[in-house]
Amino acid sequence: MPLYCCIWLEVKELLKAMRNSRICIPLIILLLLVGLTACNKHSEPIDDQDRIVFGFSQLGDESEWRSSSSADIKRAAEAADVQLLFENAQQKQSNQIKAIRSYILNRVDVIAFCPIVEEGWDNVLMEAKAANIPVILVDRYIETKDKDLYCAFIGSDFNWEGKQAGLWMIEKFEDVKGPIRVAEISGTINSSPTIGRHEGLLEAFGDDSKFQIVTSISGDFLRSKGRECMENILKKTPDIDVLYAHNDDMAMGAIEVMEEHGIAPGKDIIVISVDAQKSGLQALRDGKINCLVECSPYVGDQLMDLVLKVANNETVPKYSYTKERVYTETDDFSTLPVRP
Ligand code: GZL
Repeated sequence: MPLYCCIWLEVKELLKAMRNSRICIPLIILLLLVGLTACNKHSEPIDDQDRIVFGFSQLGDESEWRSSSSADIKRAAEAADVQLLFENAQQKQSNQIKAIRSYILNRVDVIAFCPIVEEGWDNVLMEAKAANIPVILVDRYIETKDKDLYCAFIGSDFNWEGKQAGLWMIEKFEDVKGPIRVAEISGTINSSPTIGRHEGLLEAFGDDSKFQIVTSISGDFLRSKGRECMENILKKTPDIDVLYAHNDDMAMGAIEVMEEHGIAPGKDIIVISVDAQKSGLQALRDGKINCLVECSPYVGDQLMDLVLKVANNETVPKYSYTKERVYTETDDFSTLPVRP
């Protein structure tokens, strides 16, 4: 609301209050001060009325990938001179909803968040819409009937990632009769990367019954749970041929357990992972991971471009995807990316 109309509203209130002699002058002054503050484009803690204020809810700090994502967004916000309000939800959807509500109260210019799961966002996004604050989805998708609740998405195609893992397995085992027993350690249940990476794998396998997913357990993208899952797999479904982990952290946890049991990862059990962060790339170089599907967290600059355009009411593409590739055991390792 423009400042001049706020002042007029306050003056009107003031005149009304002065007509009512019972209200003392200090209260009238307080009314005026509160009103003027409330008219600011933003309330606290905005430090500069001219910079774009961007509220970002990060889902947690569960993996290398997430840490890289947060660092890149902070870097890009600074580079773009955008004032970033950043909240880490510690992997709780309720904390993300609280953060989004706080951004609405702060009347930020743009809100973005990485939805930890696909469901349960409509109410808070309707509140953002009612407050006329545009929302960008980062990294993960949401399930909603009203796709106008967000103005843009930027992130990966998880189905593509799962498909690449499946296609590589088909090529790797093309001379093997089968059945090929595959164990899957998946990510956070009901999150879009978990859904896409599983569905993409099945699509690649198609009707080929040679590949059998003998077990699929969620490791919640955590290294510690990747360990627990691998212990469970070795107990309940031994003699697997392939481990397909939905991220490097869980793959590394599983690899530790394999080695503790005298199993050679990448040889006795073929290992496929997703992300291609520092630990995954090193395991590929060490022959402990055979195929690494990249999922890039480095969307900071593209995100800031979206934020600035959306804040200035410019049209933006509804969906923007990161460029990704597949690294394998047959690559020239000197060409592999170096991660910070
Ligand atoms: C994928 C991202 C996933 C990563 C995990 O875009 O949401 O969450 O693959 C991270 O490492 O925890």
